[in-house]
Amino acid sequence: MSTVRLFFALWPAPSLAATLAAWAEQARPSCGGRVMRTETLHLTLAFLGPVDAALADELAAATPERRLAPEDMTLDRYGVFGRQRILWAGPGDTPSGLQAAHDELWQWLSGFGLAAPPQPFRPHVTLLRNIEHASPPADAPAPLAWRYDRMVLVASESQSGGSRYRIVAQSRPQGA
Ligand code: 2AM
Repeated sequence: MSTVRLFFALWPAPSLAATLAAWAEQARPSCGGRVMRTETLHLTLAFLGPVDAALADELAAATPERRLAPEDMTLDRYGVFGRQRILWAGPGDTPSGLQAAHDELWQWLSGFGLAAPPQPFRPHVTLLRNIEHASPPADAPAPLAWRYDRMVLVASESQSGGSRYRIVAQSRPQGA
């Protein structure tokens, strides 16, 4: 049976993504690594991994009925996942609204037989991959406000040179 690799994410507006790309450029001289393409920058809420195509269709059909409470979040720090050799941007502490959105999403997904990973949620936007040094600039750029009101369901498709992301559905903003 064919499978689709899926994840739910917050997707930044183009202006916010452009500012995050500047964060990546600022960190690259000290970290090395590969800059993510601006139009692919995102914050993963839930990584589902490969799911059966039929379930993928079901999730895509159900996603527009989901609601995400609109919240303001501030990205104000760089972070490093050493083992994965990732440099990321994120909020200092996980905002309670975002944690609740993550928990509710996994609660809903559990009804489809999907289980959350055991690790705690660490919201982040991956900026650089394959970094050579875990040494981001000491000072992050000016804090970045992100007001989100929806999540997107993304299919990650392998292609030569990496993954291609395709948005297959999105939740409807509250009141829409
Ligand atoms: P990352 O940027 O920290 O690698 C698509 O791969 C998205 O799902 C990325 O944002 C990735 O986070 C996230 N993700 C979370 N868990 C993952 C896993 N086990 N394998 C691949 N991607 C994962």
